[in-house]
Amino acid sequence: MNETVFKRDPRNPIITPQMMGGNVDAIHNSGIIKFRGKYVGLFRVDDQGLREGLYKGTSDDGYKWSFEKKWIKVKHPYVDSPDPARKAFDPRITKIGDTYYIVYCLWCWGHKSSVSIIKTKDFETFEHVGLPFPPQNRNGVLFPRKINGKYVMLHRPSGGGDADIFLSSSPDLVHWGEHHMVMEHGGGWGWLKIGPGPVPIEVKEGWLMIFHGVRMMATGMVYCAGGAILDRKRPWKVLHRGVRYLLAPTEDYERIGDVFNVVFPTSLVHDEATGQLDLYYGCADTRIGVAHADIREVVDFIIKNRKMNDAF
Ligand code: BMA
Repeated sequence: MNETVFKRDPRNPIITPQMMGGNVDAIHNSGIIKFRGKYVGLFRVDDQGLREGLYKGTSDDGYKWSFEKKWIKVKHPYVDSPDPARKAFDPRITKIGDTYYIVYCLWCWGHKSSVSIIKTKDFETFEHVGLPFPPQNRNGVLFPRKINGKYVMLHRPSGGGDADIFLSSSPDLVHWGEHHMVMEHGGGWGWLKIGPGPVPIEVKEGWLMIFHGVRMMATGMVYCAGGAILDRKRPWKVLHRGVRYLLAPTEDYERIGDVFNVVFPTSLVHDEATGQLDLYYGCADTRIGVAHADIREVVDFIIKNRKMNDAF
C-alpha cells in the first residue's frame, strides 16, 4: 500500500458481488449521496449476462447497504429496448435545489456511449431530462450549483482514445453549448486518457475536482485517481493540477477483477462539520471501496504537488 492523503477504509472492499448474491457479476462505479440523513446510491451492476444497469441501494452509515435487486426504470426516448435502464452505467448524482440529477453513461444507437441526464426527488421514480451530446461521450458530472446563471457539466467526449475533460453549460439542462476544454490527457498516470470523477466541491481556492487518469503498461491499462483545482467563476480554467495521484491500484481487490488495476472514483461525500471526505470508487471493475481524507489536506496536497497549467 502506498497511500498519499486518502486512506483506505479497513473494511474495504465494502460492497462485493458475493455480498449481493443472485445474478450479479460485478458492482462498481456508482453514485452515492447523503439523502434525508442517510445514504442512497445508484449502483452500476453488471449481471451474469454481462448487461449493465442501475440498482438502488440505501444505507444508514455508508458502509452496510441494502439493495433493491432490480434495474431502475426510466422511460427514455432514445433507446430502443424493452428495458432501457439495462444499458446504463457509471452514474454521478448531483443535488441542485431539491432535485437530484443523475448523469450516467448510456449505450444507445447501437453500441455507442452517450451521457444521459435523469432526475428524481425521492429516488422512487426517475424522469428523463435529456441527452446533452451526441455519442461518443463516456463520463458526465454536473456541478452542484449554477455558475454564471447556467448549469455546468464536466464531461469526456470520447469513447476511447484522445480522451480529455471538457466543460459545457446550459440554461435548462436540455440545450448545451459554450464548450471549453478543461484539461488534456498527459502526465505520468494520465498520459493515455483522463475523465471527470465525482461532483466537484466548492472550496475557498475554487472547485476541487477529482478525476481519473489512465496509463498503458505492458500488461494493460492502469486507472488512478488524482485532483485539480478549477477557477470558481470560470471553471474551465485549471488553477492547479496535481501531478501526484491521490489513489492508485495497489491492493489485491483493486488489482484483480474483471478489469485489472482500476480505481475509478465516482462519488465524494463531504461532511462539512468535520471536513471529512469519503471517496467511493470502483475497484477492478468488480467491487466498491472507500477511502477517507480531510478536505483541507487534499486541497493542500494538490497545490503543493501542482503544475500551474494543464500542459505537462
Ligand atoms: C472506462 C469505463 C469504466 C470502467 C473503466 C475501466 O472506460 O468504461 O466504466 O471502470 O473503463 O475498465
